[in-house]
Amino acid sequence: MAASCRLCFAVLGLACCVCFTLSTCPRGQFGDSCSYSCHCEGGAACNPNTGKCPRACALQWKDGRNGICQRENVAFNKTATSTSGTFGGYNWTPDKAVDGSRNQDVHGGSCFHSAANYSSMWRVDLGRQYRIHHVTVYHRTEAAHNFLHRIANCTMHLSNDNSIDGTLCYTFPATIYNSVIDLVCDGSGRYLTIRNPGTAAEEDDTLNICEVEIYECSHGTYGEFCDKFCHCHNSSCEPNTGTCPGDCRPGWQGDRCNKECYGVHCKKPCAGRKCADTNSSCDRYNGSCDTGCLVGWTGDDCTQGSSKGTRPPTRQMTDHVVEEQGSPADVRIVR
Ligand SMILES: [Ca+2]
Repeated sequence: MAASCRLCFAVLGLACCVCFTLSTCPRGQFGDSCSYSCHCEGGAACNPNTGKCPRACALQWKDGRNGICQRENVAFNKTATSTSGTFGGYNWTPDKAVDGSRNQDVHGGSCFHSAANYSSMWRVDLGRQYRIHHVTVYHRTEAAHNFLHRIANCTMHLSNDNSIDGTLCYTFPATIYNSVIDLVCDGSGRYLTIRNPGTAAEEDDTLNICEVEIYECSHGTYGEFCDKFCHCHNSSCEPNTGTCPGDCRPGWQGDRCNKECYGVHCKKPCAGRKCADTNSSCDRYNGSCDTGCLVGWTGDDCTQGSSKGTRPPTRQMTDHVVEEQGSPADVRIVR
């Protein structure tokens, strides 16, 4: 259901209808039942219906697509370690790969650079187990050299045991072309490890990692960009497919709880209505459309065939009813 209601009223003596939208979500929240948080830069409010931020996302959140900041970097400022030491006594420690800076020049002081060490490794402790899918690695790259061969053939692992690398979830290609590497590491784990296979020359048996971002969709979102919304009752959905493990929230049905419905026991699909506006909201009780029916359809929910043409906008709105009393000052809102 929409997070805002569209109010319309007639102006006395004029054959027109004035409409405006009222947000019904508190600042910083949006969407169905206002159950989603915005995550915008500087705490800015997002669109109450779509969640789109007016500018950038907050520091540890990433814009999956269209300004929807629902991908959280769960590695940000977590504890990172390595058993491989650091190069040449510099302060290029493992924590620099989760410090939030994507600066890819190691001399900028925000990259991890291990000592030349057979099978170098880097590990981050996320603090608890996460269901992971998408990871972005920012590798060291500078004007004269990109050093990308140093992460070629390296492996990525997930584990719940800090003493082992754990399950392999990704192998870097033998040839790397881009210093920002978007990859899929699909699985669950508390510890994520990157390990050099130790097959290169000694000076290249190092890891030069400037930032590792590990993303998890926020509660109630799913998909590669975390911009799809599931509507499970008291639970999150499967992060890739959106499937709910149990019941749907009221007003939704289907395996993924992504089909809006209305009426007794929510038996009627909103998609089956013939609304004049294809983006119309769907009243949870009677399925009424915002601006009436398509030509040839009638009834509160625009599901009955008719030859009378478009019926006028229904008075029963999504959350409110506005009764026209002759002037804007007489607008009356009832529930
Ligand atoms: Ca960094």
